[in-house]
Amino acid sequence: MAQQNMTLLRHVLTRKPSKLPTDDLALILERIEVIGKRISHELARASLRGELGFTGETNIQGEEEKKLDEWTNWVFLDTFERGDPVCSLISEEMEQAEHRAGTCRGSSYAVLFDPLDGSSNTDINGSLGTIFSIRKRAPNHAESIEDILRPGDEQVAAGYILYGPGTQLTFTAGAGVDIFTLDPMLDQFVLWRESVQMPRRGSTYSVNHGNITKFHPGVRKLIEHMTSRKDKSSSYSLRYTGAFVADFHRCLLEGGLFMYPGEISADGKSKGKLRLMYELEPMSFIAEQAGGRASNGKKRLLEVKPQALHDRQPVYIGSAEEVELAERSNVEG
Ligand code: AHM
Ligand code: MG
Repeated sequence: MAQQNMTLLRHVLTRKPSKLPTDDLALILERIEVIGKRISHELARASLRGELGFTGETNIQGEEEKKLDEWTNWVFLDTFERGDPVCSLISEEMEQAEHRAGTCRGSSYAVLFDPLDGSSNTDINGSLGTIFSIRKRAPNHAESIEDILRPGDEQVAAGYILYGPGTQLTFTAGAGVDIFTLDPMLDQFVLWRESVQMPRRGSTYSVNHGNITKFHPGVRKLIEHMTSRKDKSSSYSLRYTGAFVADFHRCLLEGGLFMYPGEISADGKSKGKLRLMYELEPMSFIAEQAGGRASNGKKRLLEVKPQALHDRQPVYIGSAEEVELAERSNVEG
């Protein structure tokens, strides 16, 4: 079959087995695909439609909310309005889970998402993303979310959409990582790369250097180690876009390290910025499925048990060699 004919849905329905039944995966990804198209089309003309800038409100993370944060969150709720087999929606932008009445059965799922990742890029036409994680709900869970507050190893599928010069959707359901490009002529996500493998070693690192004085000395040692080599072929270049999705996508395709270390506050406690359940766990699942690694500096992120929906963790993710190097450098003490 010619590659332009291998649409996302056809690929899901005809591919190898995944961690959830194919029909369920297809139904959920079909909705995510609609969301990706709606957001992609809207971002392309957001500047002309008065959709840039802030709402004037603060979200539950204590961050100033962008108009596009609010709108993209609404797109998820709207598209999953009749979301069967999805019964619970959990978002970076909402304090509590939202449940779909009547659809919570033994065979239902939760979708956890960051509707617009990298929101500081909205007003400068920079790269943006959407991240999603899919979990199976326990039977008879009602509105309790205890069954979801479990390590990321229990995800059944995860992915992200990158809105760059082109729009790409990357996902895994536990049988490798595949990437689809939105073909604007067909208005379809078409298979671009199948069973992607992340290079074992890369030549770039991503970090917000402006925060360097707040990081543990181990992080400073790691950065010095990566950047002090005289030989250009073994030294690292800095790449940081302000959008986790875009920086991770570079690691996935070309190798390298993305980190958002814990920041040490006045009381000596270290705190990560990125959220565990809908930012770090899905990306960690993808990284591992592609042969890479994801750590909080001390242990695999997929083994960390969340205490609450909006927990945060430090992150070191990307090529196996660089993540191991970060752990050996005692980046989190
Ligand atoms: P967001 O989901 O509110 O946009 O926050 C997450 C973003 C990541 O995409 C990015 O890596 C990081 O926050 C950038 O933060 P900073 O501006 O502190 O470097
Ligand atoms: Mg984000």
